Amino acid sequence: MQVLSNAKVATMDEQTATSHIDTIVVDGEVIAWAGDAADLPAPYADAPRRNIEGRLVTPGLIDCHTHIVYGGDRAREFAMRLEGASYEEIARAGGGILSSVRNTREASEEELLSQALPRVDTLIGEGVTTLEIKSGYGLDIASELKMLRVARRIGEVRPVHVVTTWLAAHALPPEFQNDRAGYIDKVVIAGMDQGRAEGLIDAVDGFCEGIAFTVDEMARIFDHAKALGLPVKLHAEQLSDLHGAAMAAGHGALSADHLEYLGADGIAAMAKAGTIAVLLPGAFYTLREKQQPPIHALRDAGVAIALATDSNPGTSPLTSILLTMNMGATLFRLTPDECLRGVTRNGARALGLADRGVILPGARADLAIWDVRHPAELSYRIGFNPLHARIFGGQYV
Ligand code: DI6
Ligand code: FE
Repeated sequence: MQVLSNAKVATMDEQTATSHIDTIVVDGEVIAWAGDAADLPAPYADAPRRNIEGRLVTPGLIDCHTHIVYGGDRAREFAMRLEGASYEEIARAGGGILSSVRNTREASEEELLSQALPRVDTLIGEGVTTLEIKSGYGLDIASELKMLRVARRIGEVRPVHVVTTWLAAHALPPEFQNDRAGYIDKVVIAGMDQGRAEGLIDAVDGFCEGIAFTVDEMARIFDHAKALGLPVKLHAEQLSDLHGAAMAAGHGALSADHLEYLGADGIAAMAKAGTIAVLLPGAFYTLREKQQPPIHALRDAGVAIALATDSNPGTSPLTSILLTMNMGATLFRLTPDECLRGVTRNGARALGLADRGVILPGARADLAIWDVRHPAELSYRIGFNPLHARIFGGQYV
């Protein structure tokens, strides 16, 4: 047990946000108590203390949307886009996701792990304690499951909690170009059964877009996920409005992600279902997208907003959760409090995790200690990491 004293605590909880909280009691892997030192319960009076010296303490940060496991890179396509090719043109010419598929299929588990760890370490170095990792660059059962095994190993070899997502419905592989239904049956659904049986899948996702899967195809995949008891989420309305978010919310989705082209039907359905809006400014920035997500309408409808890196080799080669927060503010005009809530409490909700993202009794003792005096500094600075220390499961790491 340890008493963290003389801290400036941002609980990220609505009820306690304005309370004076300068003391946190950590007992094992959980938070036992948080409040004003003057109110410290007697049983904790003699526990070992650590003076936080007035630093800001937040919940450990949560990156709720990444494709951080993949083979190779897409720097050449980056150059092609700078010479005028569009993301969709490159994808339709067999590049884009399929380029990463070739590299990922060829790579061993060890190679994928060694390529992903430097990216994961960068996020951990910025205070991330929970990380979502998707499949989606294998597009055959063996390769998709290989990706999720690597994701699980990342959580074993690093002090970070990994949540995995089945994203076989990311793109149609070359061998199924003329057999969409066959791919969905023989790979997306059959592989979901196998991955679920092996304990490799925590949620199911899909790319609902003109260059990927239709709303009806995703609805069928989600029906199967629900039959397996798996929660769902969706890449929706990124490049056009196919009304994917409305379908996902109708399936009780944890989140709908991207949302640049989200319309009133999707917003209403998300508000009704409690589906989290996960905004991905790294992809918006990289693609130089002009269409902004409907931030004001989401706020007015009471849809909770999360932020994530969408770390992937094509549209968001980004491994900074702090820069993601700055982009959320600068590009999407989110307030600093919305940005911090987006990578703590709302990031946890986008993953269906109720035991983290806030500093409250019973929550996981995942904390980030910052050399700043005000939370706004975390989304204000560009390319500066003020992390002082990270506590994961009650341990300084
Ligand atoms: N939308 C995206 O921006 C990423 N996946 C998706 O569904 C792109 C992934 C890539 O280009 O490799
Ligand atoms: Fe993504």
